Amino acid sequence: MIPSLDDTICSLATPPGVGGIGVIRVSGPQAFAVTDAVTKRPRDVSSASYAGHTLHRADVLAHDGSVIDDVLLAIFHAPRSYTGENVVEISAHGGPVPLRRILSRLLTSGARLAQPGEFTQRAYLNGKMDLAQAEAVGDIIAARTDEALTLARSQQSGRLSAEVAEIRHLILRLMALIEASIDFSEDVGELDMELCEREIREAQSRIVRLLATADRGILVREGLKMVLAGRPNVGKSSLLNALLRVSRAIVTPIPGTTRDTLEESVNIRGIPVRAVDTAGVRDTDDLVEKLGVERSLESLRGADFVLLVLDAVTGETEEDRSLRAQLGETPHLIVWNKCDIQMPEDSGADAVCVSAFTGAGIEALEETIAGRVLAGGVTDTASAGAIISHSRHRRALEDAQSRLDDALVTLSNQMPADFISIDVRGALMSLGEVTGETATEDIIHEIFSRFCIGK
Ligand SMILES: Nc1nc2c(ncn2[C@@H]2O[C@H](COP(=O)(O)OP(=O)(O)O)[C@@H](O)[C@H]2O)c(=O)[nH]1
Ligand SMILES: [Mg+2]
Repeated sequence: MIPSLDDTICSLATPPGVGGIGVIRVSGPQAFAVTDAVTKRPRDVSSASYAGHTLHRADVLAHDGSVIDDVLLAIFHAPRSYTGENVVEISAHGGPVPLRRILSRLLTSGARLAQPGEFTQRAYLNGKMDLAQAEAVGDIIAARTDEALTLARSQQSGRLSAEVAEIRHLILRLMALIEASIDFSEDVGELDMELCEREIREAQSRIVRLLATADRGILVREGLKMVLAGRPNVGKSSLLNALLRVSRAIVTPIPGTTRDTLEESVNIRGIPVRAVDTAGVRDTDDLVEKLGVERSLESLRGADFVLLVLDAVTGETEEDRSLRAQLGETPHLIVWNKCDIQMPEDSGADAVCVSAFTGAGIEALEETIAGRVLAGGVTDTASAGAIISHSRHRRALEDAQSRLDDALVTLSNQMPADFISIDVRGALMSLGEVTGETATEDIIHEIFSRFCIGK
């Protein structure tokens, strides 16, 4: 259920813990009254009388009148605030104790604790932003590469929303045409089938253009899980360190050193990659190593992409071949390591030769990985056009597309205009899910519950 907009909500907006300052946000009809109830301001002026977008000193008082902390109040009057409501942002000293005490004072003075994402949800419900823009707020915070940030900013600025709005507009015009032919057939005559088909195809070609951006957009936003697999001692941990450009995983000449899986974020050509170093897969009697091997096989199953690391010095062994067979359909790349000592006798097609030791071939490896995971769908996310970066948006557009396909079939079967109208209306509904015009409460709840508290 969507929580009531009548409540005044508050929560810590900065991460819990220690910082120079910590910010508590208060939003809702009673934001100023609640703030006044817990603070002492110079000359006892009500915070509601401060001009919007100004800062004011105040003391937050405990029940007994003692000062908890001296703070700055940032004042925002509805509708000129993040949520579109009256908002006070209290900047306090960034320690857990003052922040907890200020928050608990606000909670006993008429505000309730905000739910995850509730501030942004209110911004959406109050028309400050549409659903795609609200999702982009979460993306900006979660961005782990520059490219992911650029993408999120573009969506937040409304670029995707504008493109979807234009497509909806096209379809609305078509709807009007169809409805008129149903309601006023004596005046406007029969439905112009050719015009109808042209309009549908125009809308479809724009949806196709948007969908073409989805592979890269979703990848850049969500990132991917890449597992480094191979026998012990082929250099998996060294390769992870080379990709990270720092020494993170423990490397030793002793086979079986890595006993647990280790996950690190690496940036590969703008794609946030969660790289998982695994215990080498081999038959072993050591219990701990055995568990590590099991875990490796398990993480292989959850991998979006696998680097199968082979040792160029020893060449491909029986164990390597059996591991490769286990990968099955999982997209993978053969990486010959230790090429500083010796090049592989027969590297095979599509393999990459590197030295984790000297760094040779690492950039080419990154290039190959990026090319592979983007297979064909390479669109530059920094380009000016709208880009799809959420699977939810892709699904909605695909639904719209198939409803328009239905409309074309209905049209070619010379069915009555009512039937075409149903298909076209379905497409309109699907498109509206992207920006929120037709999003259900469930969709909205699902989106905002994934936000953190305070956003
Ligand atoms: N010469 C050379 N030695 C390497 C290279 N990569 C790893 N090694 C060595 O191979 C051994 C095993 O490396 P490690 O990364 O622990 O392998 P893992 O068991 O697959 O994780 C260590 O002694 C590394 O120094 C490489 O590219 N060239
Ligand atoms: Mg290792």
